Amino acid sequence: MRIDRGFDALLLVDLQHDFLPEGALAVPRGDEVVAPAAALAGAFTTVVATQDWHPPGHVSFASSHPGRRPYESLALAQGTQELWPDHCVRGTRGAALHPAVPDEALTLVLRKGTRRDVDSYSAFRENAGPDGRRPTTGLGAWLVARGIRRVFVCGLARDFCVRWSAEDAAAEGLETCLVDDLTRPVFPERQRETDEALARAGVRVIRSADLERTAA
Ligand code: VGL
Ligand code: ZN
Repeated sequence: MRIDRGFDALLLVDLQHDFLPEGALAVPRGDEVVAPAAALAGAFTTVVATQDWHPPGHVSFASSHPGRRPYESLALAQGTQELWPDHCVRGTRGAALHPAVPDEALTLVLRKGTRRDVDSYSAFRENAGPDGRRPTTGLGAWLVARGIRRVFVCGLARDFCVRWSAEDAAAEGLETCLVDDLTRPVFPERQRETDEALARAGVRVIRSADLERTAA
């Protein structure tokens, strides 16, 4: 596949310290994708990096729910919430983008999960909204306004923020490719569930070796 600088965008999902093996919400082998995902940025003109960016006491933190433990699920009025260790608290080192991510190549840095009472796995929509609809972040309209028709999604974690972002990108009408070798999941043992959801959403799963770069 040939990367088209006009129509294609790269989405770098949550390449933050807290999702790396030493981090608060460690994604196994997450460190392996940082450099190759970051290296792709130069091949695109539109590059969006997302940053999980939670206030202290965020609804997704097990510590916000007495008696609950990380990696459990909790039924809330707005739907099921997975509970996590405190992670990506805004302004902390764990929430910073990995220094290998080339700041000068980023067209947009989108912070998400910024409201205390709602989580946001996807770059496109929050997880839940008051009327049962999921409020948009505006990213879909922003991409379309720039003439983008296709997005390539990579980063962390494959089964949460990458999956939800890819599903929502496809729902926005964008041709969506998940760059499989540039993602890692929190729960590798649940890969089938993720792959089935991606297929249902019409997301193409590709490999970085399939990408042909064009000159700037
Ligand atoms: C993520 C769990 C909680 C992710 C973010 O980036 O996939 N997962 N917050
Ligand atoms: Zn989070």
